[in-house]
Amino acid sequence: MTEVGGNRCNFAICIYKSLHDYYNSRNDNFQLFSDNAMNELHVWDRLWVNARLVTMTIGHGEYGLIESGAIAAAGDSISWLGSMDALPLDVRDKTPDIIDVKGRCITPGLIDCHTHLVFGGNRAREFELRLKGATYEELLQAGGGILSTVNATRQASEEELLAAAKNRAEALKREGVTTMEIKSGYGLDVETELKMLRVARRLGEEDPQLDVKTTFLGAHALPPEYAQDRTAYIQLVADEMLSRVYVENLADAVDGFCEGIAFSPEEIEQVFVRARELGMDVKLHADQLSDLNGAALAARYGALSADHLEYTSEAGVDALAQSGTVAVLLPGAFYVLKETQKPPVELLRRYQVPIAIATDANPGSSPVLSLLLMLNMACMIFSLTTEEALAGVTRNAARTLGLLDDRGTLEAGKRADFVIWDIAHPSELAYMIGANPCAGIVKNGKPVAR
Ligand code: DI6
Ligand code: FE
Repeated sequence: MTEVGGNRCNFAICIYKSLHDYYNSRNDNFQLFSDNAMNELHVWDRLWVNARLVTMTIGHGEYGLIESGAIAAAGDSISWLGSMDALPLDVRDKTPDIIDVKGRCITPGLIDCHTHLVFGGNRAREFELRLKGATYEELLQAGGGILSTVNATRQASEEELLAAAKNRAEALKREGVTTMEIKSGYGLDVETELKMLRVARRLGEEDPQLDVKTTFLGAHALPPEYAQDRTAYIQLVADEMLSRVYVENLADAVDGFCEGIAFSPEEIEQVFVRARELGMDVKLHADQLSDLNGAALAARYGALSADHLEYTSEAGVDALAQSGTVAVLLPGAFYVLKETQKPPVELLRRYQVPIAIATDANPGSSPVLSLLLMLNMACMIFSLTTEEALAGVTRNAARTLGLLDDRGTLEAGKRADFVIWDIAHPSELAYMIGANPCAGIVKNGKPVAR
């Protein structure tokens, strides 16, 4: 029988019992706690029973599943979990709030580890043009694509951007997302890049149900004012922009778009060198439309993740494995751009590179606000197993954000972020399209939705 984190709990029970025995053994006049008062002393704040616990821990069988389990929270942490048989009954009886989930599945809170959720306007009219045959690259080269979103984002106020991003975040949250990453990259000037990052930070700070990690993506596209001077733009990104972002503590990581239509590996390196000098984590949009050895570049700088990877070679996969960089696959962008070259999933498996899955939510290549749909597409299009897909939005997604010690699996001591699903087996999450079986969300130990 799998039992995770029993020790900490037993220790707590031990203390409780000895206090109880000690005070009750004393003469009445000295009895500090009555039995009533002792009953109010509880070890756990809340307990969910009769759950299928999809722990996603490694080495505990498929999905780390505990078929008939219970999970307890104290404060904002998981204080105990294990099989119902192993529930310490005296502690259970003193838990003020016990919730029977009636056989439903509980997974870690979902993590969308690659989004561009803050932006102005939308690109539905470009979608029409692409349906008529215009390519993504042609639109960008004609000043549209990313650059049309840059215009709209520069014009939008901070409040407008926040309201629009909140709306989009709601859609992701309804499907159990409790943590997400948000990139800048539609400002491409100092003020607008900072504005985007402030909005992303506020989104997390103002929402008790959501944690947001922010990423500075100044090297996303060349803005029109620098069309004749790429060198000067990269210098602006690596010097002034990055310094301001760092000093104002607006980003948790630094990203770049390494691509023929964006920046060369040498240009990205200038930004990475500076980021590493500042002690900031890096990640990279790598090998999405062509193989520029982006994966190897990301690995060389110890990147947390390399994202997209459709064109990554075996040498690139090997490099990711060596550096412990997570491969983030983005089936939404692959689908919307009607790509045909798939990421090297078999090689990623063979080299044991952890795989994460994300929406890449953005107005151009991935207008996607459903992480559950990405699970299905990761299985159907990229041939992941349902378990790999779920690990991609929990355990491995947490790793791309440097948060694996704190979340991404159900384990005692980790943050009590989890989702209760109206399903009997975790494979259902990737299997159904358009169903949202989310039946409850717990954030920091407290039920926050449904
Ligand atoms: N790759 C992407 O998929 C997004 N950015 C990037 O570097 C697309 C951004 C957009 O089209 O607006
Ligand atoms: Fe992206």
